[in-house]
Amino acid sequence: MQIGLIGYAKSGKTTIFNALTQGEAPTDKYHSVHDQAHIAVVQVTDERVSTLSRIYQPKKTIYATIEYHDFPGIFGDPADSPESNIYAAIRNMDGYALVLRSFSDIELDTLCGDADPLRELSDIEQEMILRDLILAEKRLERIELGYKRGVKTPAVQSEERVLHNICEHLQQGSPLRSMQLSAEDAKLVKGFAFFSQKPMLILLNCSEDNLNPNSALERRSDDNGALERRPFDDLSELITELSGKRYQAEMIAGRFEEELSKLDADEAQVFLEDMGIAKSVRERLNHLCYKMMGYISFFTVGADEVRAWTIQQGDNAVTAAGRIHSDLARGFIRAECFRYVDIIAHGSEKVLREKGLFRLEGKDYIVHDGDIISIRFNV
Ligand SMILES: Nc1nc2c(ncn2[C@@H]2O[C@H](COP(=O)(O)OP(=O)(O)O)[C@@H](O)[C@H]2O)c(=O)[nH]1
Ligand SMILES: [Mg+2]
Repeated sequence: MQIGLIGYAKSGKTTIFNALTQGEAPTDKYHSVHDQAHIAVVQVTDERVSTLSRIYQPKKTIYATIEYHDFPGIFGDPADSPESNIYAAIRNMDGYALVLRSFSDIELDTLCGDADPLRELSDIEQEMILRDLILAEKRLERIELGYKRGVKTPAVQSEERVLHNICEHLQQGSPLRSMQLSAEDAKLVKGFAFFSQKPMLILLNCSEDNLNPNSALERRSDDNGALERRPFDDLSELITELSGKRYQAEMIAGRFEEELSKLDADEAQVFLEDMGIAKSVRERLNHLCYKMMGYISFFTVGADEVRAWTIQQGDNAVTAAGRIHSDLARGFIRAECFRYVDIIAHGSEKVLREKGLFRLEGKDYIVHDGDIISIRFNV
């Protein structure tokens, strides 16, 4: 899974990237510090994989990974050419984490104006919508041209119909994410990889005060004890507003997390608990990305290897088999299958067989999160 950290320059993308990867990519208030994306592969820690590894004692244990791409701030910059490599790279992502500056900083406020997360969000959405619209309209023009030359197949006509609907939706200023497409129609336009169609998580990059209710309250009352309202005290209100618009939004104290990522795990844990944050930024983001993408994990186990695999919720056993190797999908016979919770409860595959918890499933079986699978195949 490839996730792009996108957003305005200085919103804190690289800071969050550093926190995620324990990296030290430069962040600078005054200069554009990179014109290429930083890329890092992050392991998805999953207790279930560690536990299975203890049970099976394999030679290798392989966790799932997410590839994070930290892009330069591009959306909203009129100087960018639509054909630039960066846009092509952003188009290749499976989903986005959009970082919005939600902290005050005297220098940045002077340089870029006061932080205004809702405006940044709206600008970026509009930019995506506009680019998608241009792409769809261009294709429609070519289809029209083809018709004039006598190229009119049913496939092209279906594509034309879907693209017309898409343009109509975009013209109303709505992202394609909010458009219901049948699976068939979605397939017809998948190749366009529209920006506004990709899943997008919103990260409100804020001060750590926002995460710590006590410190926020302390600062809020002035000398006379009166409440002093600051611009970003109430990010939770903003989150509620965003979720009303069907965005998933999360607060993240980017710079605080970046500093924590430099400490060793135990030390960092103390700070996290202090702030009422349950898990490391890496674990939280990984989890949110799985949720956003609708991905689940299944496992393969054995003496050689215990491994986590990622598929889309609703995928069947053949798709799961194909994730392991295309031969397994091609020659698929049956999936031998049991559940993670059952092996934990009963201790061994032998007991699972006795209890009838070891199943043989066919091609159409819908794989569940936590299934442990072995494919029988013949090629
Ligand atoms: N006060 C404050 N500053 C931050 C925070 N996150 C990032 N910054 C600062 O904002 C500037 C730009 O951050 P950077 O990560 O390079 O932004 P990018 O352009 O989106 O990659 C840097 O000087 C960071 O130290 C934050 O949560 N609080
Ligand atoms: Mg950056």
